Amino acid sequence: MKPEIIITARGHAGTMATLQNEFTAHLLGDAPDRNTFLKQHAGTVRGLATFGPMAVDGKLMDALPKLEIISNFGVGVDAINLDDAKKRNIIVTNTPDVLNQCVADTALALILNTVRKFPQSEVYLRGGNWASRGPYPLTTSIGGKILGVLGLGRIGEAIAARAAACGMKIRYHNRSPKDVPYPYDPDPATLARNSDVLIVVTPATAETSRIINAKVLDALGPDGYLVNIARGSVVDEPVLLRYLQEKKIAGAGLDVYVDEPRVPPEFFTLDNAVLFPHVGSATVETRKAMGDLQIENLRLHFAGKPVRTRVA
Ligand code: 8YV
Repeated sequence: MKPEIIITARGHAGTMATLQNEFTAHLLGDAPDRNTFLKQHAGTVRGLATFGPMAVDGKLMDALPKLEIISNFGVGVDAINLDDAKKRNIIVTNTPDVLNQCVADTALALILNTVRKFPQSEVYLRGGNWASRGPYPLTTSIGGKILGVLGLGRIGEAIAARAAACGMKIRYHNRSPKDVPYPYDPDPATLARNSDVLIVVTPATAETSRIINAKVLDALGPDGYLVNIARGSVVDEPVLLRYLQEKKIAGAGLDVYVDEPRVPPEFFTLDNAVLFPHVGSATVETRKAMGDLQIENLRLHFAGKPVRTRVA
């Protein structure tokens, strides 16, 4: 008998196909009535394969009393209530490490595009302005500038290595200092004050909710740039929008937003914002690796073996 699982939403096609082949899989995202669906499978489902932002909390866990494991597609598990899982002895896994380099590439692209305004310069060219109005205005170099990394974890370190290779100086803030060759700042505002570009790479938790607020943006100042590659919830988005409109910071590069895929349209007309549609890990190779790890965690668990990447 194949173990029974629920897939929360339609995700990476290759991974979906393997999940539906290796397990008896039921797709919650397509269920016309959620409660009827959960009642139907309550007695038999032992695993949850989670994709995207759908909340996974104690209420859902209690609706599946046989649930043993929640295997997330993604390193960020902010949609899953880890405390509720712990209380119910439900294992939670994610997909770290396989996406570090890919997300770090995206972060470097956002830093370069935000500071050098490459997307804006391309729009300028495509609009026929180069011939009619002359060269695109000069921007500023990233070499020699200070990159402040808020959340120097595995992805943060990959970003720091890339930025250092581009001649940037690195500083960071974490909950506690770590053994790295970069100066440590005691809080986000101090890091912002000491940085030209502040990049956010923290998990989204209650502690990091709106950690980028007016105080931090004031410290970053009118010549400073913000880049967010973490989650929309770590930035006070309405405040950021206002600071960009009032040019109280020099610019921002965003890959994540509070209410994805809905992005406040006010951002669209800003000349000092670069907007990516959450493509941090969006390559064929990386998404396959993430799916393979999500599946491997389920396989190992149902084989009675320790999972590869446990979060809780
Ligand atoms: C995922 C991400 O693509 O890993 C994460 O936490 O944000 C992305 O890599 C996203 O979670 C898709 O579900």
